[in-house]
Amino acid sequence: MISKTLEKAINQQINKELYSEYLYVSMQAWFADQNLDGFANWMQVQGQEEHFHAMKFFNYLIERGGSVELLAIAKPPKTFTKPLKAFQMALEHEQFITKSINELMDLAIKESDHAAKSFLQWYVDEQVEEEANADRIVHKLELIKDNPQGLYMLDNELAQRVYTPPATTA
Ligand code: OFO
Repeated sequence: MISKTLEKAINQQINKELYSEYLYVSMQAWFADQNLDGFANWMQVQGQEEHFHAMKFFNYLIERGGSVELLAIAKPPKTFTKPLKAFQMALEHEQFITKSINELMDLAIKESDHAAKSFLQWYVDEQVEEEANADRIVHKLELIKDNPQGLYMLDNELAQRVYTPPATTA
């Protein structure tokens, strides 16, 4: 049985992951509006990943005898000025999520909840990839600056991203 403290923190994390999904699909809509369909595709896949992250926590809480409480999801921004700004925002958001996952891990360690520690390790590792993915695109956009050809090529590259659902949501 999971502690009430961890249960509350995981419910808050479910909310943060669902907000991540909201943020990225809002970016998807904005990129689609700019006719940058490859960027929009990348954001769509990112939103699907975030939904998976939320549901993985959701299922875990149930498995540990905890109670899921869905909290209100904040409204994400609607416009992002330019592609670089959107990806800088995505990177900052991922850094915030990493901090939040680390705090969850600190809590599991404090409570000597070894099962939660083992479960949370997946997210610790995932966040390395989450930050690296956004960071890589920020750097490419910094190189491209306002070059339309560069933007067109990156748009084609980001169109290739495909969501591969993991075998289990547990
Ligand atoms: Fe769920 O990792 Fe991004 O936000």
